[in-house]
Amino acid sequence: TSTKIKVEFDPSSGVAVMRLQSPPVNSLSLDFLTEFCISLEKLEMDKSCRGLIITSNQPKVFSAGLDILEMYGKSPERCGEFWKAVQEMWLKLYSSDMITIAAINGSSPAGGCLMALTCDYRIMADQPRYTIGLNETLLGIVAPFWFKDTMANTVGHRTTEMALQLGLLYSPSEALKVGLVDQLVPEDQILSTATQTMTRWLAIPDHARQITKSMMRKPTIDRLASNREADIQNFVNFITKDSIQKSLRTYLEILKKKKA
Ligand code: CO8
Repeated sequence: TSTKIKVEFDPSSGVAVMRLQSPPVNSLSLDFLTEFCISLEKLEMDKSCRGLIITSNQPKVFSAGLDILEMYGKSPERCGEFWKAVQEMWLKLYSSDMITIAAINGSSPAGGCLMALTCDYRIMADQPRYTIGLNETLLGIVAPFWFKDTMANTVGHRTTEMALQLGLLYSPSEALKVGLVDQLVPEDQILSTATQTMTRWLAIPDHARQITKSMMRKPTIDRLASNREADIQNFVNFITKDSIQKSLRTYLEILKKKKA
């Protein structure tokens, strides 16, 4: 059974709540991603499960994104294995037949933002200290094309172009303004709001909604699905470069220093 992800399924409503609980900050390690995909697959196969709410059990953070330690000082083979798991998470979530709602109860940089962006609807806690966005360039790395596509599909080309270059991390109110999230609520209302929102989506016949979702997302999904190997190679070549490893080390040092 999973330790990093807690799933509660309510058969009477057909809705599952997935709580990310990988201390301290729900970073997406290979182990985490593997557990995540297994949990998701189980729900996906259960036809009585129609909706999924994803939230965090860690304070102040939804997910810190990809585990930087999985990209630092690791062998090319291991990096490749890691990247395949990142791809898998995105492919599964973005193409899910379930109604997916992100209840973003904390900061959500980079891979955390990606995870939220794959959902059908995003509710964020109205806490000005939380931030969300694709901040890859701040680490000296580049958001892959499918991160970029997912963002552009949500907020449009111009907003994405600027946000990705600057590595913008938005406050909740800024995120709402550009459409990166759909709704802000006080943190203590985030799950009840997600449940209410889910009711509205559940009222739509599944087959019609699923075909519509697929129609909107399939071209984006196919672009990665038909190029997975090349995308892995590209990642491994990039991330194992000395200059990139140096950028990651600098960023890790900044993260540590910020604390002291
Ligand atoms: N990976 C690994 N460790 C992390 C990460 C992470 N993403 N984020 C935080 N940590 C560690 C910290 O170093 C710290 O460790 P320690 O306790 O040993 O000092 C611990 O987690 C707690 O972190 P904080 O003290 O910073 O916790 P706060 O609650 O103050 O802040 C934040 C939480 C806001 C999440 C903050 O930690 C933060 O900003 N983290 C960095 C987030 C980030 O920039 N992630 C980007 C990851 S890259 C990515 O997801 C996509 C990459 C695409 C690859 C493309 C290449 C081609």
